[in-house]
Amino acid sequence: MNETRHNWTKEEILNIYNQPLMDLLYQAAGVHRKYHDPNTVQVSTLLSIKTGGCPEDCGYCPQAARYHTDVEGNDLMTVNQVKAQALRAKASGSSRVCMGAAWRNVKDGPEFEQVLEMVRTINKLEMEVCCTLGMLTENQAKRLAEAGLYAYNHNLDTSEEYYKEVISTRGYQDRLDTIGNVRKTNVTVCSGGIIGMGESVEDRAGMLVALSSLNPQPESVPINALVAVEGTPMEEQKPVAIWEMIRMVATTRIVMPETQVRLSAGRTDMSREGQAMCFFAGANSIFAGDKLLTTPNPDVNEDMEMFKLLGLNPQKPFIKKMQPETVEAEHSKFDALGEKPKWSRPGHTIDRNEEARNKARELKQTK
Ligand code: SAM
Ligand code: DTB
Ligand code: SF4
Repeated sequence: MNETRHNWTKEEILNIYNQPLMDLLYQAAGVHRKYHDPNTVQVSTLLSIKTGGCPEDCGYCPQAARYHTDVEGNDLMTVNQVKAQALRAKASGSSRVCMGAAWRNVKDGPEFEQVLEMVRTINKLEMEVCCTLGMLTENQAKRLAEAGLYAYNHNLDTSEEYYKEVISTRGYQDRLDTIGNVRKTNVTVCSGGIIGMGESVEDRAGMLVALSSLNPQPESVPINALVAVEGTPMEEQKPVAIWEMIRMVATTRIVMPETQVRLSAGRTDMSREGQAMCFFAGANSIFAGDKLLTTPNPDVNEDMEMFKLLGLNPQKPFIKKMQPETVEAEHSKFDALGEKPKWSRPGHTIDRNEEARNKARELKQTK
């Protein structure tokens, strides 16, 4: 049964992506049924534990401090607040909580200790815990693993070539290094990207080459449709057509047969029929709850209605991999090393950064 390949070429992937839709759907659904229960979909809940004020320049992101969006920044949530939200998520059918922080990278210190305690707390609720906190050192990855982390999300976002048009404050290799650090532990890898940022179909294929050539491939691959947020450099991007989402999901399923493909951001603009085609094409994971990190998401009751209509069942936790143990802080065998993740200082610049900075300066002067 193991046909997982790590040597897909861009041409092969483009041929898969561009074939007639019915052929693509048939092929993808065949792979999906061979590796997964087609009627089970994982339901995760996102929790923005630290919102806004991020120093990075990711062109899509409403949380980057340099863009002027309506996002209200927040300090790190308390462990009790997170526990209460996790219990709510569990009661509404989620098996996983994914905690996101608008950080460039993890810094050792009291805030990271607090995140480790959040991980311990949620793991003890018998839910899968995922974090997305930016770049990570090996020691930090090991400490998260020891606390009971199940997955770490760090997206490649797009192809290596197009990446230079989207982010200038860190390089593609930095992302691969963080994923590599997670791989040195038992924590599963969640890494995917965004479509609809102005990239070409070749870039989408390029991203799938990069993800599928990882060995092992990521256990989870989120496919996000850009949520074009006012104030970000991508505010004018046209919405992604559902056909593109279906093609991207199906192609991801074919080149990464064992992974959970997540139909991520952008579902508020998708009909139930459109989403049903994505599930048929191999998507088997969604984010539920009326908010993603900062932008809207369908209401959980409506999602559960859709599941009923389609005969889909939410996936139970720890089906794919055993629940990790939690080691309490006082028994930890790792010390905080105070190291920073390696960073490649990418040399490229993006014109819009200057524009954004000037706008910010003007705005400050008029206040
Ligand atoms: N700061 C951390 C980082 O960048 O790794 C974690 C949070 S970040 C918001 C997680 C991911 O959300 C990004 O890598 C990106 O793929 C996705 N994302 C952010 N803004 C988005 C948007 N407007 N539309 C679609 N996806 C988005
Ligand atoms: C991922 O790939 N998508 C999620 C999760 N990983 C962290 C985040 C989507 C964020 C969409 C924009 C927002 O709500 O701020
Ligand atoms: Fe947004 Fe994460 Fe980029 Fe910061 S690092 S701007 S939070 S995507």
